[in-house]
Amino acid sequence: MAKLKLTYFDFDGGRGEPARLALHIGDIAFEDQRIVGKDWPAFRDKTPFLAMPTIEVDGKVVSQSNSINRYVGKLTGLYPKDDWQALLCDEVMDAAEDISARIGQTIDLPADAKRKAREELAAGHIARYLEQFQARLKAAGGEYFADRRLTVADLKVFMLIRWLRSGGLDHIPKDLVDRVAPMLVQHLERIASHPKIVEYYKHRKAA
Ligand SMILES: N[C@@H](CCC(=O)N[C@@H](CS)C(=O)NCC(=O)O)C(=O)O
Repeated sequence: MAKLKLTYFDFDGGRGEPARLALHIGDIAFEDQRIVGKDWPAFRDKTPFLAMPTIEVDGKVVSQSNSINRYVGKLTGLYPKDDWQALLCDEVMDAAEDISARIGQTIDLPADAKRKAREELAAGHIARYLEQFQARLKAAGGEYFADRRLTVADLKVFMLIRWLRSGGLDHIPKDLVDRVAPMLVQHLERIASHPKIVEYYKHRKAA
């Protein structure tokens, strides 16, 4: 087995968290390197594309969250072997990434511009994507996004929905998901109650 080091910011969420969860669920040992905010400017230039997460595999560093998710998904059995199911899994992960990127572009805007951009996003792209995620979930059987079982797509959407409902995003109503796509709330609860995920966060809280 390759020696793995996953590097991301020091919080339990975001683009790096699905891979952390997948590796934990699959019982695959890895170094969980967490970069604190003050160290980021100096560390940034050490990453291939000036961003995290990255994964180091036997000393070689690779980036891009969904590429990492696919890789660890294959290592842990959380990525479909069937090409069609893999396509469904990828579509959902990349769509979730679209929304994270659009929200990311608003973070450093001045207050008024941020409000306008976020309100437009909430009513526009985010609402539309939530409806489509729900439709995809329904079409895939209602419980998981692909392969009728847990895959990295579920972990990616889990993180996004938890973020949208957290109340931590100014001008994006925290009940938006519940109103627009209630099945995604049930999905979040399903994933959050996976025994390995419960165990993971219990351990993180105690750490
Ligand atoms: N396309 C990249 C985007 C990575 C990205 O933007 N990461 C953010 C953290 S979630 C980051 O490193 N931000 C710090 C910065 O850009 O200075 C991916 O999916 O991994």
